[in-house]
Amino acid sequence: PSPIPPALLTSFHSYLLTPNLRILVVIGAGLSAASGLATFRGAGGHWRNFDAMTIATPEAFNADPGFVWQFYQMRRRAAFAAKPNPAHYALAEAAKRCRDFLAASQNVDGLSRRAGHPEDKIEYIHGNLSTLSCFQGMDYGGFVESCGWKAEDQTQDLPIPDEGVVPREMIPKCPNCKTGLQRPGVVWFGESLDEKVMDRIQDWLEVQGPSLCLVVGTSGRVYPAAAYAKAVKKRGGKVAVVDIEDRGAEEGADWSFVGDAAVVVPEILK
Ligand code: BJW
Ligand code: ZN
Repeated sequence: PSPIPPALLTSFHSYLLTPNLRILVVIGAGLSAASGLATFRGAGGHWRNFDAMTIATPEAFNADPGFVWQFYQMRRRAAFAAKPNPAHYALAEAAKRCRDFLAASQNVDGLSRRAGHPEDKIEYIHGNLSTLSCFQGMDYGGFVESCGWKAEDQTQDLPIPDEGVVPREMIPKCPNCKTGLQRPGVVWFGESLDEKVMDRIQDWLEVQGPSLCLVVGTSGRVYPAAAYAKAVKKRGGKVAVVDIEDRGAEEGADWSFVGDAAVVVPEILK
């Protein structure tokens, strides 16, 4: 039986029929929860008693790159072994059907890509676990800009042990500049998001016309993604939230669908 109140579903479906409706989907870790990947906040959001939030920073990587790599090594293995769930597929299908559709995914697990989500209809605003990039470290003026090296790697396990202290010398060097360290190609706190990606989303937000912001499985704590629903609302668009918690009021949502994204998303986008 559907967990969604029929009247709520009917009113949402009739809005979906609005001619020339533009859709922005904001994706968070809750989308991949049913694929067995841990979310950041709440139960399972901790690793070796450390809050993921204290590990996902350039300062943490600079201080102890081996420790931070052990965390990402585990995350990479889990993500590569996981499978997309029905919600990833439903969003990928909706993206193909709807002309003006854009997803802003905070997830770095690659599951939307593997579900066949069209590449031109999604931006991975926090990067990807499958990407490696260059980390130059710090000098007196702060973080040194990297040489720009980036590579895709879905196979490699780093040559570091899963437990215990890992000396800096064991971290593979950047093959381009030969001085930087290889780091996961994700966006940490305090780092800027890709400018082209930000511009594209900003441009999307500024176009006129009927719009829907569909917020799926994100706690709305991390910016800039946390601001998108309000930006859509401010310009007269509507907001729908799918979350295992009732987060609708917080987002000023017109529709709040409470339940597992893997069940609810396919149902509301049918
Ligand atoms: C389910 C479910 C199920 C569970 N079904 N639902 C403006 C105001 C204040 C601060 C800032 C601001 N602008 C920038 C900042 C600073 C900072 C920030 O936001 N700080 C806040 C914490 C206050 N932002 C940044 O630094 C960003 N950079 C930036 O803006 O650059 C310019 C700038 C810099 C400095 C100052 C000002 C401007 C970068 C943010 C990068 C975040 N990176 C991380 C780590 C990525 C790598 C990795 O994966 O390790 O991204 S942090 C982490 O949080 C990860 C996630 O993508 C992100 C969001 O988490 P998400 O997806 O919401 O997960 P949860 O766990 O929080 O929520 C899960 C939800 O699912 C919950 O609601 C559950 O109920 C639900 N759920 N099971 C449906 N089955
Ligand atoms: Zn380099």
